[in-house]
Amino acid sequence: NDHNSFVIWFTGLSGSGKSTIANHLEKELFKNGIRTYSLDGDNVRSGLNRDLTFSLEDRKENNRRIAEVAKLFMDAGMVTITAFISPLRKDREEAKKVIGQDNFVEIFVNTPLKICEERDVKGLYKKARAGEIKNFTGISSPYEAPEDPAVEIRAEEETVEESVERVIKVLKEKLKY
Ligand code: GGZ
Repeated sequence: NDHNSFVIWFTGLSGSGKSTIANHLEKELFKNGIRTYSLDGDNVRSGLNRDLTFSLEDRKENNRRIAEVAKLFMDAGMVTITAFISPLRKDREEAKKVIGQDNFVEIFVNTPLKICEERDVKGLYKKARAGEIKNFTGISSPYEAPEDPAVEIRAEEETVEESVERVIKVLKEKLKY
């Protein structure tokens, strides 16, 4: 391709730390003069995708639209960051096809369910256990871990800065800066 952009696709459970790491990554790239755009639940599920639920069918559609939008931003020259659970391997494979294998950088935020549930920042796991939220990822809906992510982050074993540093290292090999 003739551009020097790509999509950094985060995947992981609710509360795994995807957004936190994505935000730090964005700040770090900004410092290096790299223009980024982030897609997340706040700006996509509340707008473009507000018609979608958390059924597997709708998650697939959620992920499909995110991939298409991410591709548009990428084509516009932005390093594009997505932070969604994106729980199914085949849906992420589809995203990779849309975006192009060479432009798709998969980051697995591998925080164990146990830890996400203990933290339970938004109280969603508690509600899911009580049956108040249906189809909750990790509790009553599947999460399929990536088999070969570009970077795997174990947040309990390193700081956010260290995680971001490892992502940047991979990006540096792709984007010459
Ligand atoms: C998973 C849910 C659910 C269910 C609401 N399952 O921690 P959060 O709150 O901010 O992140 C979760 C977010 C997941 O949306 P995604 O668009 O990333 O999911 S997917 O890629 O699977 O389509 C959580 C909240 O939405 N949330 N209900 N049932 N997460």
